Amino acid sequence: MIIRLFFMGSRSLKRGFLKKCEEFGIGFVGFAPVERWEDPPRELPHKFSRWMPEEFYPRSIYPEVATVIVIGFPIQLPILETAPSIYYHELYKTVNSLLDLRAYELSVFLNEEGYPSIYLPRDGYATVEVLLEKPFAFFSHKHAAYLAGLGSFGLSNLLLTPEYGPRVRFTSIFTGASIDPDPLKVDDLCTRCLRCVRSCPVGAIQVKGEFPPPIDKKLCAMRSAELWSKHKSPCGICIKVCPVGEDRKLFDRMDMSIYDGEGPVEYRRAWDHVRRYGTL
Ligand code: B12
Ligand code: SF4
Ligand code: SF4
Repeated sequence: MIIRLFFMGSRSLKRGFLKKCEEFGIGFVGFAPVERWEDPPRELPHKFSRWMPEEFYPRSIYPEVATVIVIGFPIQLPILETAPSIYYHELYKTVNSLLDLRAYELSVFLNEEGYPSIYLPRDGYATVEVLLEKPFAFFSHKHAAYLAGLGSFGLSNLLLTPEYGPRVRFTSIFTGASIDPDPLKVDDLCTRCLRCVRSCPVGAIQVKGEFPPPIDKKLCAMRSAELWSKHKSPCGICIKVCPVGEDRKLFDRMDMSIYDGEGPVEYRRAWDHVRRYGTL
């Protein structure tokens, strides 16, 4: 392996990195300077009621980091609609593997360009049982995606993107290179429709004035554990029912009543069919 001893400038490094992402078919890429964790936005697109403790900042995890690069892959809505099912379970695993693999490869690409860089796993916990004891991972990708300009938070406590709403999974790369940052998204994408709140089967999303509302991680993790024991985790209902995202137009899913037991019977037949097979 050759590690270059001359460095590309910030602009050409960004161009080279984006080209690599294009080759890998990565649709979501954002660049956030680490200072944004230390001085989180107070106004746009909304003020956070609570920010994370300093030990979760990039520099606390890798002191050499100058830029956090976030990548993301979409979740295809018609597959998510079958959840809980083996189909969504498999899609979740596929996207997770891709995120880990691509982030690792991209960090090696940066190393070969002469910049110390490391990838992060897309999740960072061993099992759902561990989460019941210790509900946090060591780094938050949705906050990283927010600070890298990829979207805004919703009442579901998830990051909403203009393209796929909350139906995007993310991971991050820490690099020592200082790369031109992307601007934050200034639009507040959440419509406050409360669909995520009302549809949660265990009432884990509690809107009590804080933004984003702190969800009851234990209730949500317990549902995930139950579905896991039947091989059909994760739950994902809150991301299924969110009306935000251009993907709704692509898949012709603008009519939200299809999730209220109305709409074409073909959909319900298809979802029931998939749910009947491959899991307990
Ligand atoms: C643990 C975890 C869970 C747990 C707990 C849920 C939760 N909301 O944290 C369970 C299993 C229940 C879960 C469920 C889901 N998850 Co999840 N989950 C994670 C994971 C692995 C870590 C989150 C974390 O701990 N971050 C670190 C802490 C610091 O962040 P935080 O909890 O948000 O902290 C805030 C507050 O708690 C506050 N705070 C206030 N006081 C204190 C005190 C302390 C000590 C701390 C630490 C923080 C804190 O500070 C922070 C700023 O507001 C991330 C992957 C990752 N590593 O980022 C995915 C992730 C958040 N999950 C994701 C998804 C999609 C889901 C599900 C939809 C399931 C699914 N895949 O279908 C549901 C949605 C639930 C929901 N509405 O939030 C995506 C979100 C993508 C997006 N577009 O936003 C992520 C980013 C995975 C990924 N790689 O893409 N998840
Ligand atoms: S993943 Fe399911 S249980 Fe968890 S908050 Fe979303 S709808 Fe509720
Ligand atoms: S479902 Fe509605 S309230 Fe929930 S995050 Fe999406 S737009 Fe916001």
